[in-house]
Amino acid sequence: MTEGGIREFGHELTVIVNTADDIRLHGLHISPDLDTVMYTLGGGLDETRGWGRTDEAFRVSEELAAYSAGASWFGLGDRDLATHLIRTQMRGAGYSLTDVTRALCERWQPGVTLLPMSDDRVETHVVVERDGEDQAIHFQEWWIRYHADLPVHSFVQVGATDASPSPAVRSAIDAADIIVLAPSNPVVSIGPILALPGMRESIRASHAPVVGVSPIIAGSPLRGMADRCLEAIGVPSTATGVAALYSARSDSGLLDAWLIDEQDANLTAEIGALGIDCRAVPTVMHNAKSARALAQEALAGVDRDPGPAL
Ligand code: FO1
Repeated sequence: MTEGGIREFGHELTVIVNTADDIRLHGLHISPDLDTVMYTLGGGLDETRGWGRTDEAFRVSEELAAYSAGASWFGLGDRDLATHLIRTQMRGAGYSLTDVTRALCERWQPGVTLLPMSDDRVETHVVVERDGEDQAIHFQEWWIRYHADLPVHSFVQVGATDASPSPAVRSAIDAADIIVLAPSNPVVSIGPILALPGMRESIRASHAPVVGVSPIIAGSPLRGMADRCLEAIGVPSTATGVAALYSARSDSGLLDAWLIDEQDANLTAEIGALGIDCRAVPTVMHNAKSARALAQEALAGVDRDPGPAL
């Protein structure tokens, strides 16, 4: 997409973002996935790290460590801190996470509508085996401190059973012309969104076709550790394995179409046998041009007029 974002092409894009990565630390409410999407689309992301702000320093983090304040493994950037302070302040004043995200986006102008999946607190905790017993640790600690190296007994979305998709999310799904499952981690990013009570039903009830993009190419994710997460829940780290996890809409699942990378073209038939329209296309988004081409494939992937070319 060019600087004008997708709106320039007559499309409105709403991005529903996972909030189960959120962590409360030093009294702050930190929302990694919301911030990473907001900074990325708003031009503030440190692209090398893949999270947090450009031109960042960690002086406050160093001071907290000097006080042995705990969780020194979590990189709290000085500039990033402002976002957490605003979010925590607004939440404390009674604003919903949806309201907070809207306010933060006033500054960042991401060019899309950014929605937390829910205004209710949901946190992914990882049950690991340590010292011969099962212990639950916050996802961020497993991911950052232990580099996802601790063997996983299970992932638990704490709070999920009492949470629900926000009204804004439900409206966006109802109004959608097409729903795309982005090539994010199927277990700890897309998974918590789909695990919200009523979310799968809301997507299935939508008139919009559902197109997914495989996050696994030739058995591996492009970045992150989706393969380890899939292994932990007994799902093969393949484009087929993830398609089966989301499963076909015709089989009480979600997918109408599944885009896999050209490297996995040999899987097209077996995925088609799941009742999912599968196409092998270039799915690696090296730059805006390849991202636009993939978006066009997703829009075209459901035999409908995709509207003006992106
Ligand atoms: N990832 C790391 O690998 N190390 C960090 O210290 C770290 C800090 C951090 C702070 C704010 C934030 O928004 C993201 C941060 N991340 C860090 C990335 C984060 O763990 C991931 O973005 C997701 O939560 C995993 O999907």
